[in-house]
Amino acid sequence: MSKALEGVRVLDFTHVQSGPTCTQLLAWFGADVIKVERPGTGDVTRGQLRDVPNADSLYFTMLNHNKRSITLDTKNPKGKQVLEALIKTCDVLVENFAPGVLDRMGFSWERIEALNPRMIVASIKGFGPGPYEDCKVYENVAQCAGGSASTTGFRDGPPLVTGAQIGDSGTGLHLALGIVTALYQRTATGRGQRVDVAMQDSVLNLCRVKLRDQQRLAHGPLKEYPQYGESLPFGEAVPRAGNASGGGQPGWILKCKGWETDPNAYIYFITQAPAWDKICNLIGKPDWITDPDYAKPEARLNKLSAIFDTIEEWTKTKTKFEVMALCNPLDIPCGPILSMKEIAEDQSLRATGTVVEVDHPVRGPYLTVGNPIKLSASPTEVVRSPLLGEHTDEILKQVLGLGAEELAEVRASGALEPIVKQAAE
Ligand code: CAO
Repeated sequence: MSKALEGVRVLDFTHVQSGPTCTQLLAWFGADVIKVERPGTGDVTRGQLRDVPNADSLYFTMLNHNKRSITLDTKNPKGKQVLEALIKTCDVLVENFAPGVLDRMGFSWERIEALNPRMIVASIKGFGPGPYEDCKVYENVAQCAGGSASTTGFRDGPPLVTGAQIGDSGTGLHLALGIVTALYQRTATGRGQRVDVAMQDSVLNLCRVKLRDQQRLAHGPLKEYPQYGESLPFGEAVPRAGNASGGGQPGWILKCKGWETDPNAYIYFITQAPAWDKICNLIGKPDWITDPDYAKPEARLNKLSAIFDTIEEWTKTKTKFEVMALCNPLDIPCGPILSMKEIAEDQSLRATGTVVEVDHPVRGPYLTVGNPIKLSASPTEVVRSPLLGEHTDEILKQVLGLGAEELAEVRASGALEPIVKQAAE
């Protein structure tokens, strides 16, 4: 079966996490992704958080499937010529260098556009234009600056970052959508364009409901936040909401059987209004169905904590899976707190290709997250990440059509030689 992005060639200048998540998605959809890496070291994550000596780390392998790797010193004059040739033959250039790096390399947007007017240049930076535009940024910086940290955690605790990589992988997802949209527009205009995504903006986009709540604050307390029920005043900014639901249906994380020893024996329980009668019957509180203090959602808002405490007395008598089994047939929305161990062993996630076992010539088999986006006419086959420079010759010959003599010239130029680290680096 053909792939959705077959025929699209991507010059992948990404590193660490944010950019690589984007180009991995494009590769999964069938694009030919050529990852350009520094000779000698490559993407810094190859050697970070290593678990197997001398093998590419899981950090790298899990973000760089289905790509080809070419090593090239793009500061070497011959290396620049090779890069120019690659720019002329590719459809998309993706990069998440620090601000100004691509320009310093000699490849400004104007230059790239002159070399290839059809080229789409997609960039991730930490911040958009403004006071922080020159800053280097990692995941948690974006979570903090994008409004996530100030709204995550418990009211009486400090701001919290979340384990979900919304700054990096979240931005990569946004960029991928920008790229395919630009490719679509190119079919009509014949021209490329720039696609810029700032990590702060992506995080804020994912925190949209919190900006909603910031504005609701001007009209009164946020009644679905726990502090409303506790009669505590709201300040000027959206507070941390603990485990409260971000929507109109109150929810909370409740203990289940075994919570004393199992840190994940919990369930997220939502008291969706249409399921209220069933919840009351299930937990042995049928009187709440007609009691005016409990019957209507509005009446319950000032006592949500006490209501969840009561439901918890019931969930504590069951495992999280037993709660699921009892609630699901009654259409009571709830979700078990699954550990990464449980997810890794989940056979249904394996069956759908969301969790995949991949073999690697150096490290052996490992688990990864497959493509979460399933296209019926473009199925994803997860292929292991490339070794550093594994496809250098292949790309120079096949993509650029270099003959033996030209190949020898590139080699002699030193453009493929390991870059010696500068003292300042
Ligand atoms: N050949 C020669 N030089 C190369 C090269 C190649 N193939 N690939 C990269 N380089 C050079 C660059 O030209 C740059 O050199 P100069 O600074 O002299 O111009 C240098 O490598 C380092 O690039 P960098 O500044 O992007 O890398 P860093 O490790 O210092 O910073 C990061 C990393 C992530 C903080 C920064 O790239 C960044 O802010 N990126 C944008 C935001 C982002 O994506 N952050 C998320 C990262 S995932 O958590």
